Amino acid sequence: MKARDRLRIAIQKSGRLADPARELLARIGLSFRESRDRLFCYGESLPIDLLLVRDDDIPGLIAEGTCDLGIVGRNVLAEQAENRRAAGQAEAYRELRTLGFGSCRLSIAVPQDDAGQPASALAGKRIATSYPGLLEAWLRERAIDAEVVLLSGSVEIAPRLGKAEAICDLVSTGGTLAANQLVESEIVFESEAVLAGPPDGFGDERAGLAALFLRRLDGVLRVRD
Ligand code: PRT
Ligand code: ZN
Repeated sequence: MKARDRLRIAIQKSGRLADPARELLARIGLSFRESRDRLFCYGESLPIDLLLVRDDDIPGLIAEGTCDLGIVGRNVLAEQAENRRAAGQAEAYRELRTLGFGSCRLSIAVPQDDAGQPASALAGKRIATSYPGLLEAWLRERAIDAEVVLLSGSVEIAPRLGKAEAICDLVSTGGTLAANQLVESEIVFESEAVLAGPPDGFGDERAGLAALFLRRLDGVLRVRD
């Protein structure tokens, strides 16, 4: 790849992680000039630029080298890593730091009438999710033979629509589950926002910049603890 002397960080354009990610970068001392389309922000205080994207695109942008670092939910990173593994692809990114915001869990939830049953009772059932990789790995580890139904959104209404007997979705307060008369039964994966980067370091000037960025980040994270 062509040597680059600026570091590029991908963050969510809008959504739950967008504001906390921008605040964290500001606290590290980074300032940016936004482009008119608001997709690219040019780093003014340091040669570190931002790309504002959908969170799902961040692991792929790091894998292909378009971005050097990314702030993304561990759930998104791990789901895509699982899918890459299943497809026989090499590891393409790694979690470098946990950032202390965006915490949630990927949980299985069942209708209230089925609450209190053991995980083995999921056998033979359909579980709707947007996280098939993480759910299948969890089921495999426990030798539970359930059918995974892939839904891209509104997973919580799948049982009422007769599409599944259980769901596996992100939970933070639990309000969405309660509103849909569902009860959390198993935690599949614990998540929070993380800084992701390539599995190996950088071969050019970005190595020094990445080290500087991590040093400043660690300082900010330490103060927060
Ligand atoms: O547009 P883009 O693709 O970038 O955004 P998105 O809609 O895919 O993501 P977004 O902004 O909703 O979430 C980004 C990240 O925030 C997720 O990948 C998680 O790492 C983290 N996060 C933390 C959450 C939640 N908490 C969360 N509660 N992501 C989603 N939820 C949803 C959940 O799916 C469910 O619908 O909130 C609902 C449940 O919340 P409670 O509080 O009712 O339990
Ligand atoms: Zn998304």
